[in-house]
Amino acid sequence: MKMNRRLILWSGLAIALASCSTSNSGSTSAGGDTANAIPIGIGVAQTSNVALLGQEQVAGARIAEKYFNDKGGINGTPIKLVFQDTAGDEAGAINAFQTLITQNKVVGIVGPTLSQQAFGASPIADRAKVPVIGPSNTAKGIPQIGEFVSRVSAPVSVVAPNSVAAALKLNPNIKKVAVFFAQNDAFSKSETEIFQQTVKDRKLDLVTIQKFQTTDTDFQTQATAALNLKPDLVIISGLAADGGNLVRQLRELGYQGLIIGGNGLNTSNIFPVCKQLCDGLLIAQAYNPEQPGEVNKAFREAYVAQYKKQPPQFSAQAFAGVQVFVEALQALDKPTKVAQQPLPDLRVALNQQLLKGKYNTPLGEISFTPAGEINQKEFYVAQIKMNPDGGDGKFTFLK
Ligand code: 1QQ
Repeated sequence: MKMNRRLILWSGLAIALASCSTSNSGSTSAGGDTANAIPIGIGVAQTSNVALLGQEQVAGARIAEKYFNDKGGINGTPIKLVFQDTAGDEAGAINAFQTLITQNKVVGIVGPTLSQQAFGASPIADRAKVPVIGPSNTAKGIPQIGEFVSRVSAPVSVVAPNSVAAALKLNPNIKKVAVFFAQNDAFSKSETEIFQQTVKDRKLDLVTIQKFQTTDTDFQTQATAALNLKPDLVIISGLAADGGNLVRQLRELGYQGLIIGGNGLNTSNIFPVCKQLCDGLLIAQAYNPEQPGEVNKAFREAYVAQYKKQPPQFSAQAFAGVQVFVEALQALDKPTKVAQQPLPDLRVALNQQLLKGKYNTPLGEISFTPAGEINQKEFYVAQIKMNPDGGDGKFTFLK
């Protein structure tokens, strides 16, 4: 006998939700009447070294969940974020995505943390026709993974060159540039290409290209080789732990010029790694806590109240990812309550709807190209200012 498809799907969703509240595999946020809540998946790194970045995404997503539920959720129905830890590699991301899709029955996924993971996991969501919004995947080619893959994280091609411009403004005498990149990471390879092209476009002298692994802790060989060439700018594309260690070791070897860190170093979680020696590091930003919109004001206040510091880019982008799903669901819910739509149909409609909208997010007003690439207007550059004792510091935005 053929059962009513809608009934099966919806009861499947109800079971998934019921099991979420008791299971410890998919952690969900507390608060509110969540029995009928609409599940949105958050698949980011909560463990491993990549959690140095992913932890900030969890914070931003949770603030979004509370903010939008306080405003009535999806026209009266709350949302519920379902978190699955991707850890730091592709296998972890694939697992998390599969669980979110088949067990947690989410309407869409915000994740994963790294482009390296997105190239493994996002095709799975795409094949299952589940919309994925990349909250921090900035490598070339992410929206091209498939019809169901978009991102709220502007690509390296538009973000990274801003930091080179800022370095040249701070020191117009820069001539010789040393570039470092993590060769086992898709984002770092994509970002270094942009950095290297920018160096050439600016008619600077690219004196050396040094490679490392994101798992490396000792950079003496590469740092010494580069410093022997007397660069007056060093540019690093890697992740937080390796990147922070490389900054530290370059300084310990006596390098005094400017250092640009790429997006993988874009977190205050590098402060304990390079301490006082993080001081002066330049990093391009796709978010500015001073962004004047109303939503950013609410986001910033909630973040500052909880964490006693200005919100970082990865939190703002994760917030924006949740916001896109929420506002697209609100639009879909008007003609037919989303809770009454069969899940496969809802996922497809949600993907189509989210690509059509305009969103006033903490990142400013954003929208998408038909392929799922973000349209965003404003980018910034921040410089790290460490306290003299190196125990803490902050990102100072350059004018
Ligand atoms: C990517 C990135 C990461 C370094 C951000 C967390 O930009 O992997 O694309």
